[in-house]
This record gives sequence, structure tokens and C-alpha cells, in this order.
Amino acid sequence: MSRPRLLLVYPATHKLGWVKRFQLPSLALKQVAAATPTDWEIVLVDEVHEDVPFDGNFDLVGITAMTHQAARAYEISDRFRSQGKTVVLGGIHPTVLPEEAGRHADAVVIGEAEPVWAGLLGDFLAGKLQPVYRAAIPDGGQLSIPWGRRDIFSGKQYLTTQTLQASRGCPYDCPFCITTNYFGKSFRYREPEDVLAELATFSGKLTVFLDDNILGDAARAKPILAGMRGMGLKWGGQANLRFAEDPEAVRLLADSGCIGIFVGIESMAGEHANHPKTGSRYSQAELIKRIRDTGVVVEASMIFGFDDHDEGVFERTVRFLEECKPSLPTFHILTPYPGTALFDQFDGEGRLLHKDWSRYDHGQVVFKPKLMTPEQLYQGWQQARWEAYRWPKIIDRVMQSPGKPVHLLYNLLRRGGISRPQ
Ligand code: B12
Repeated sequence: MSRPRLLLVYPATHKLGWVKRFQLPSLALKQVAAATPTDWEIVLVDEVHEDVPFDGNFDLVGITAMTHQAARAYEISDRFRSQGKTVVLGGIHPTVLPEEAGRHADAVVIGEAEPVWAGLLGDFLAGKLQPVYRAAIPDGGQLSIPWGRRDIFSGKQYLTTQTLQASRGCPYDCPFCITTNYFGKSFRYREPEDVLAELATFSGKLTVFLDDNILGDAARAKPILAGMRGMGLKWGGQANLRFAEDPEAVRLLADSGCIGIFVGIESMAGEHANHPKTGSRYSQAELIKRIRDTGVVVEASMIFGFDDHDEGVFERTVRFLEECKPSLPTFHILTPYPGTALFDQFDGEGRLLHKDWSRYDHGQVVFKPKLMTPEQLYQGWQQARWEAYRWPKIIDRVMQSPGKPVHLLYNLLRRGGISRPQ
């Protein structure tokens, strides 16, 4: 038999113009490709960039799906299956709703691909494909994963293909987050030597760590940051603001070549009781300033719509951000993703407006808020975004940061996506 051919598909909910060049390629499919035995030939299709080759000659089709992509993933899958092709669905949405996904696939992978994927491919070639492959939810320990296959993206233009994870998992278990359901309730880190060896294959171009919280376990992150010093990398990532309580961690971060860090503040301290990430002895303003003063761009993410948020939350948040002065604020509408405690709560209370997954994307209201109407939440979110990106606010943020041109550029890019509220 000639080499078996695998098509991996990243479904797109809408087409993007030139902005697609600023996107990151799917790390999920990069890791699935890395876990694929080398005797398979792999073709990657990113629907943001190209059409799905429904007439292509493939033995097996693998499709990834976050919740907002699920409907499109099912459409693609149904069409391939109607032509007699075998389709496997994996990723976050099939992991939390495997029965729903199973109605559109020959097999569903629940959880991480690495422990089950090679076995699934072997079963397929032997004509013994099973309907479900379930990876156990990891329970601590070391993270051991192959280096991502960057070659599968060749020929497409992305912001960078130098993406990786040093860790997976998170112990916080926030009610609105799905991560612990498949990556586990503890930080699992790769060996620092392994991360540094992968980084050594990267050029000076932008590198992005796609960990949930690269500094979640500072003791395990520090050797990685220390090893990156002098490598000439410029990188960005995501972390919990609390790491900035440790001045050494902030210094190592700046010295390692970090140019920007995304921090999930989610809500002002004390605004809602069940957020385990707050509760530091330092104010958020102080922690943000510590990072910003090193020249690292701090992007702070805020979420609107928690049960203790009334109509006044938007104004209070804008004022709070004026005080904290992150380099960039971003705003999201609370979204109860299936599989989370929040989803179960709202579903149980009859507060979900619908289950049209394609609208579960942080930019639309899909539930009844407790202290305002869905319209008020939507309008308030739009107004807050607009307010935060007015010129005086941008100038105020840019002026108090070292590295003003970079800060200005980031602000302009963010401002570009924001329209005036109706
Ligand atoms: C990095 C990241 C991003 C990056 C994406 C970079 C990229 N292109 O890869 C950016 C910042 C762009 C981003 C944007 C968004 N994100 Co995001 N993101 C993450 C984060 C932190 C890590 C994702 C990741 O790369 N993981 C690493 C890979 C290797 O893991 P994985 O995707 O789970 O894949 C593994 C398995 O699921 C499985 N698998 C996956 N696909 C497939 C397919 C097959 C065939 C098989 C067999 C297996 C398989 O195997 C993989 C390897 O083990 C997660 C949080 C998290 N812990 O997952 C949120 C997360 C995925 N994002 C989320 C959301 C909501 C979004 C946005 C919609 C938010 C917004 N409105 O801005 C957008 C959507 C962007 C889009 N493309 O449409 C949610 C998704 C919730 C849900 N139920 O769908 C998450 C889970 C955050 C959260 N805690 O709620 N995100």
C-alpha cells in the first residue's frame, strides 16, 4: 500500500481578509501532526486561508473544533462522510460533548491526542476503528509531548509558526473555564532542557507560548526563562497576574525576551466572590505596573456578565483600567461553554438563551444575566471597548510605558477591530 494520506482541517466560521496574516496557526493540529507516525503523509487545511478539498484523495480526515467552530466542523464532516470518507473529530468541543460529535464522525477523540492517536491510526489501517478514543484526564506529573510539526504550515502566511507549550493544565478550576476537564487540575511542565532545545530550532522571529499560564508554577517556569536569556528570541504568552508578586520572576520574564504578556484579570478584585485568581496582597495596579515598567506589554483581559455585575460595571471597569493602566485592555462577554460549571448552572436555572454553538464566542450574549438584560450587557460591552480605545485613553496608556512605539502599535491594532456602538 502507498503511504496513507491524512487530511487535517481547521474549520473557519468566517473568512478573514488581510488580517489572516496576523493569525496563529492551530497548535492543536500541529501537535496532532507531531503525534502521527511518520509513514503517514499529512495535508493541513486551514479554512481561514483556503477551501476544504472535498474532492481530494485522502484515507482519513481529522477535524478539530472549539465550541464556536463545532457547527462548521460537523458540516465538513457530514460532507466527507456522505462521500464515503472516514472522519475523526477531536478538540475541546468533541471532548465535552462526545455524543453530539459522534453523530457526525466515525470516531471521536476525547481529550489529548498524544496518548491515543497512534493507536487510533493503527486501528483504522487494520479496519478496526472504534467510535470513541478517550485519553485519561492527566493527574499531575511531567508533560512529555513531541515537538510541533511546523512544516505542515509551509506555503501559508501566519504571524509566526513558532508556537509551543511549555506546560498544560491548571489547578484553579474557574467556573467559566473548561481547561481542567481535559488538561487536568495541575500544572504539568515539560523538562526545561526539552523546551529550550525546541526553542533553539526557532529563529529570532516572534515566538508565542500558548500555555494557559506559562508562569503558573514559577519554580518550574524560571529555569526555562533563565535558559532563554541570550537566545535572541522575542516572545509573547499568557499568564496569571500573580506571578508579578515575585520580583525575580518579573526580571527573568523581561530578560528572557518577553515582549508581551496577556493576563486574565477577568474582573475587578472583589467584584465576584468565586474567582480564585484574585486575593493578592498587592493591588492589581501595582502588579501591572511592575511588569509594564520593564517594557513588557501587558494585555489585560476583562469579562463582563458575572452574576454580581449590574449596569454600573462597565463604567467602574473603565475607571479601574484608568488606574491600573495595562498597556492594552481587552473585553469579553461571559460565555458559558458546555462542559463548565457555569454552563451547568445557567442551564439548570433556565438562563441559556439558546444552544447555537456558533454564537458562543465571547462577542455575543447567549444567556440571561442576573442584574441586567442581555441587551444592556451587549451595549455596555460595546461602550466599554469604545471608551477604552478613545485617543486620550490610548495616549495616556502609551505615555507611561517604556517602549512607546511598540505600545502604540499594539493599541492601534486593537483599536482597528472596534466599531462605534449603535
Ligand atoms: C492559545 C489559545 C488561543 C490562541 C489560539 C492560537 C492557535 N491558533 O493555536 C488565540 C489567542 C488566538 C485564541 C483565540 C480564541 N480562543 Co483560545 N485558547 C487558547 C488556549 C490558551 C490554548 C489552546 C491551545 O493551543 N492548546 C494546545 C493544544 C495542543 O491543545 P488543544 O487545542 O486542546 O488540542 C489537543 C486536544 O484537544 C486534541 N485535539 C484537538 N484537536 C484535535 C483534532 C483531532 C482530529 C484529534 C484527534 C485531536 C485533537 O489533541 C490536541 C493535542 O493534545 C486555550 C485554553 C486551553 N487550555 O485549551 C484557549 C481556548 C481554546 N480558547 C477559547 C476561546 C473561546 C477562544 C476565542 C473564541 C476567544 C475570542 N473570542 O477571542 C478565540 C477563537 C479564535 C479562533 N481561531 O477562532 C476557549 C475555547 C472554549 C470552547 N469550549 O470552545 C479556550 C478553551 C479558553 C477557555 N479557557 O475557555 N485562543
